Formats: sequence, structure tokens, C-alpha cells
Amino acid sequence: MAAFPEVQKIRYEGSRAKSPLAFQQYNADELVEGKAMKDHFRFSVAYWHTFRGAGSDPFGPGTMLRPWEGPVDSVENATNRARVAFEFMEKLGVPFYCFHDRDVAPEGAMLAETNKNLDAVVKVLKEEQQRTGIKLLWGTANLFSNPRYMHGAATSPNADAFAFAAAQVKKMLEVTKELGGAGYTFWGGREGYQNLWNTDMKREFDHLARFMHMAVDYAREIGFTGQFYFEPKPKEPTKHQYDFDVAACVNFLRAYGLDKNVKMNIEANHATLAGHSMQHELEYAAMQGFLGSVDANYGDLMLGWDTDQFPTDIYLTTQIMLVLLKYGGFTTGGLNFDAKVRRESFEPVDLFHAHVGGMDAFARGLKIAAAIRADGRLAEFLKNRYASWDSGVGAEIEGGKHGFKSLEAYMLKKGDAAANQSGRQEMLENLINSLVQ
Ligand code: XLS
Ligand code: CA
Ligand code: CA
Repeated sequence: MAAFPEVQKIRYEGSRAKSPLAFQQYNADELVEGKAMKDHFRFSVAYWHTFRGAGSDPFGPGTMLRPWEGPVDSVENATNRARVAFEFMEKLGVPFYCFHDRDVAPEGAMLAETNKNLDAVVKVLKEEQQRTGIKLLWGTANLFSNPRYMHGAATSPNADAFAFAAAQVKKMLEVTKELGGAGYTFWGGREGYQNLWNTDMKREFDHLARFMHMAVDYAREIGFTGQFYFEPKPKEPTKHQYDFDVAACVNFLRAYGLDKNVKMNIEANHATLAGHSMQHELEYAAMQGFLGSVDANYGDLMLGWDTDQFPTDIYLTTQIMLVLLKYGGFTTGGLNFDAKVRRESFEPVDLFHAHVGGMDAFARGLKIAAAIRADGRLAEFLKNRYASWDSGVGAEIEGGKHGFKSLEAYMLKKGDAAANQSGRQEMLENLINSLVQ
């Protein structure tokens, strides 16, 4: 029986569409800068929020109405849920999904039973992938929910927690390969610390690196060729997360020789928590050659925690798409809606409203970003702002022709620096606004 009988396949109806369950902007095959929208975005549904999110918060239990969920978390129930998930994704028209091992199948009493449960559900996921053509964008392992990971997984002071996590990631790499996944993501979970009185930070960093090297080695051994990603998050659950932001992660990957094998998976809400804009995080990763994948969501600026809302801010999506267009877009990565409906939006149909809104917001952002690029004035301003580097002393410095002594001689002769020019921030903001339509 269908879980969403009242929802038909979501179609593009254009900006005059009156139905709230139609795309007004996202037209999968429409070309923007010569590439179909669906290939620009490579949209993905996050299994954990959309199919496991119950809507609980620190003040009360879950609120979500999910008629397909049985009373116990059995393999049978998980199998049924997997079929519901594919009905949802098929009606939505997304090409990808992502999941943690523990999202799709229940944990058993012992590791062997847990793996058996996972295998049973993976069989169904594979069937559903074949039936629908929907693919796995990346797999990952939940190394944070079980109390054995209370002190972290790869960075735990308990070597057995590390070993259990290794067994879990080994299994998830096999599963990701079996399902043809395009990538595998590491998110720190509890890899960080609350205080340095009880923490050997250097040792924990070394262990984290060893863990990631083991993953890369095992992937090679079994012929998994997907891309590895590292996902930054500055806080929650620990006070000091080791994967604070893109810059911290890139430094870690380089320091431990992982930079050839691991790129970044960047989440908008985590950028906010780190005190950065998403555009900053993306630009930083891309300029260093680490742009991998994106967790598309939005964090409420008036709240200091990870609200994981669906992205509806056109300026945010425009900025994301501008960076992606600038650097040639995704290869293995995509836009994964790591977002959850609000606790008060408890009906199944709200899941559709949320994703349709997010996809439309990105489609609009893409069109605006393309318009900004076609207009050319922003790029021209930027180029002109750096014109002093295109000839004369600037070009000579860039060309390695100067040192401090020759620059002192240059300035002693000239007497003072040339006059500065206005940054024209307000003019540029007005220009962007004139192109947002
Ligand atoms: C949690 C993270 C998590 C990762 C995958 O805050 O965003 O969902 O994306 O483990
Ligand atoms: Ca995420
Ligand atoms: Ca988040």
C-alpha cells in the first residue's frame, strides 16, 4: 500500500503554479549555463532526518505522525520503511539519498547480529535502487549514538571503542560499495573534547588520522573507488570539535597525509555555528582543491544551535550556486538535504513541502547566480579592484621579482602608496538585488 496516496509525482508547473506541491523553479532538464538543473544540483534526501526523525526535543518526545512505522524497531519494520523512503524519493524526483548504517537497520545485541540486520535491509535498498534508478550519494556510519561512543569513537580513550568503530566503518564501506555509492563521509560525532584536564589532544588527533588512513586503505583493498569526505562542525555535541571548520579540517588532512584521498562535505548550518558564512566555507575549500559535497540546510541566526532547517533563503542558495559555478560544479558530490521538518510540522505531507521548497530555492539561486555571471558587472568590479596587481610593481611582486629591499627602494623613491579606491559594498549589494528576481 502506498504511504503517500494523496501525493502524485511532483511536477514543474512554472512560477504561476498554484499547487503547493508543484515545482515553481526546479525544472530538472532545463539547461542553465549549458547543463541540466538536475546535474548542477545532484539532490539527495537524508534518510536520518526524513525517515528517522521523530521530532523529539529536550523538552518532549517525538511528534511525527508516520503511519508506516510499526510498534517495534524490527528488521521487518525497517524493510517496510525503506520501501516508503523510495516511494517518497520517487515522487519527489531526487536522484540520490544518503544514510548512516544505524538509520536503515536496527542495532542487535552483538555486532554480528547488527551486521546481519543491516545486510537484510541493504538487500531491499539495492532492489529499490534498481527499480527506481535512485542512487546512493554517500554512505556513513553512526559513531555517536551508542553509549560506547560517549568519549568519542576514533578519538576515544578506550581502544575498544576505536576497534568497534573500525569494524562499523569496515562494514559500511562494504555496504556503500555494494550499493554503488559515489562517496563516503566522516563526520566527527563525538570526536572532540569537553576539557583538557582529562584529554590528551595530540594522541586523539593521531588516532583520528590513523582511523581515516585505515578506512582509505581498506577501501582500496576492496576496490571501493568512491570519494571520501570530511564534514566540519564546530560544536555539538562536544565543546571543542576537532573538525571545527574547513580550514581546521584541511590542515588536519594535510598534516596527516590524507589530503590526496579526502575532500570536504560542507554543511550550511555548521558554517553558521563556526561563525562563517557558507560562501566562505565553500570558497575556502574550493580554492584549496577540497570542494566535495554539500549538506544543504539553514541554521536560524537567532538560535545558537544546529536547527537543520530546510534552505529557503534565496541569498544563501545564490551564494552557494555562485561558488559551485565558479569552480565547475560537483563531480562526485551533490546537495544533500541534511534538514528536518519542524516539530510542529508533523504530518507526512510536510516532508514533501519541505523538500519541494528547498529544491525550488536552489533552482532560483542557480538562475540568479547564472544571471549575475551573465551580467558581468560583479566580475568586472572584482577584476578592476585588483588592477594594481596586473602591471607595474604588483605584477613584479606576483612574478617573484621583488624582496623587502627592492620594495623599500621603490617606496623611498615614490614617497607614499597610491590612493585607495572605495570597496563599494553598498553599490554591489544593490547590484545583486537588482538581479534577484
Ligand atoms: C550532524 C551531521 C551529520 C552528518 C552525517 O550534525 O550533520 O548528520 O552529516 O553524519
Ligand atoms: Ca551534515
Ligand atoms: Ca547540522
